[in-house]
Amino acid sequence: MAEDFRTCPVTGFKVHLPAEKLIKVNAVTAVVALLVGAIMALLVALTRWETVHLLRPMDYYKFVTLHGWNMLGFWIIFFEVAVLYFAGAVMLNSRLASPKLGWVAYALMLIGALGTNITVLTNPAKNAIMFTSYVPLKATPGYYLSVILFAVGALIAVFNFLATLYIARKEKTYKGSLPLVVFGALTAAIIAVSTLLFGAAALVPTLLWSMGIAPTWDALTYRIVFWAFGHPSQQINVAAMIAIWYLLAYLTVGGTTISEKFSRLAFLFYILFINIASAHHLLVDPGVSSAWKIWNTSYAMYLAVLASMMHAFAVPAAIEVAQRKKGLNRGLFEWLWKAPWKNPSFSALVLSIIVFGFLGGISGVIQGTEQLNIRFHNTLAVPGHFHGTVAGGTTLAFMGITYYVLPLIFRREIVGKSLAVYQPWIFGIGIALVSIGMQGAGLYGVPRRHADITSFGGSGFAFEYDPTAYFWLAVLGIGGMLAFLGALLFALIAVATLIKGRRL
Ligand SMILES: [Cu+2]
Repeated sequence: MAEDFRTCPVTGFKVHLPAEKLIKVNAVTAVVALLVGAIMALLVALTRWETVHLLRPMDYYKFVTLHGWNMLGFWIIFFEVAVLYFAGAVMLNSRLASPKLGWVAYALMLIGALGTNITVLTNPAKNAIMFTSYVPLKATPGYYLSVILFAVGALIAVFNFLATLYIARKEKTYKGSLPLVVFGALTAAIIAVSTLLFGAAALVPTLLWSMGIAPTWDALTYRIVFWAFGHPSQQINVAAMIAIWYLLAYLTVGGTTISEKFSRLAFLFYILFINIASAHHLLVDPGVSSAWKIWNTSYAMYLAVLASMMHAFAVPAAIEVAQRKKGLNRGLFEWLWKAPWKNPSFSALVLSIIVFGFLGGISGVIQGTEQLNIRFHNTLAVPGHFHGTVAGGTTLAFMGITYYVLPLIFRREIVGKSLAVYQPWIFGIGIALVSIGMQGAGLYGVPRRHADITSFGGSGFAFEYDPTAYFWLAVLGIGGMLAFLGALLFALIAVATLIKGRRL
């Protein structure tokens, strides 16, 4: 129906209004989850900073668990659903396959997200689990049910996106092959389907076990199945982030990849090889052989790394070529110095690439190698790695695209533009310090996830660290405060824009 569409005066896209509504509600929910996760992050970081040591152990473990869910789960996935609807419907000038199913998916995800937060906060001590919910630790059934509801909702949203691609093709709403950004979103969607099915395989039996219906899980088998869900779930985020890198390169400087084939091949590599990388989670497990571990993490892993390296060349190249076409040819780097640094989307893109590649990527390759892994296993260096990749890289990219979503989809002029210029820097530098502080402390043997790293709750295993470890923990604490400030500023700008921004 033609009356269900408007034409965007800036991009020329035909925007399906029911899709637009769903994009808005998913994006707003994502930002709320980011804010909740950021508050928990601050409490956790100030506990790990030994000088402050804020929370009591039980609260600390609950907040670590929920910080993980709200950031890696709810902030990123609600936002991704918005991205999928944007890529599938808006970018292809198509209608969304089923707005009704879109709302069902949203309701399930919302109930799941709320349920997860409530059950973890109210779980009695004997039912306390961490983000990985390794058996034989057993949460209350409500916890597993909440997580499953969220995942089912996300799966429905993904199928809605896939059906939208089918409709767009059948109704010929776009010319030629799928645009690269939509292709990247499709990559994320394909990985999401297999990931969510493995999630069901891990958590449905665990739910039945916690209800007393099914027998105990074998702990080793659970870990293998869980990581077929846990690792690729982060690869969905990476694929979505890179699709947004390409979109931001286009929106900020008009850059397009210099080789469609090269960029598409890199996305294909993700789909093919990403599950291999899950092996790095099993490197100290006795259930799989050393030969399997070495083959997967010292050889096969690089096929997935290669894909990220390809994108990491293609996106800056797209920016450089577009800038040079504008005549910015003096010296090697005039194209970079004269880039639109005042545009927060551009600085967010550049920071996302740097934090993801240099802090997240390099540490991931080092830590994920079988022979080196034992040096880092279960130390703070591990979260140091993923605070570079998905926490730093993905969040910065999503923040960057939000500065376009606000005027284009919400049709509001951004409030506090002069503050927005600094926002990605505050968050980016903060999260970089978090990552560096964690990696530094990890090198000195500081364990991850512990509320009390010196006396271990008076357990008789007291330990003296090299004093340098405490310096790195302070870096983590200060970085955490800065990153929190950046996230808070982002949420405030977004909310103020929604309420007070001039209508466009
Ligand atoms: Cu992993």
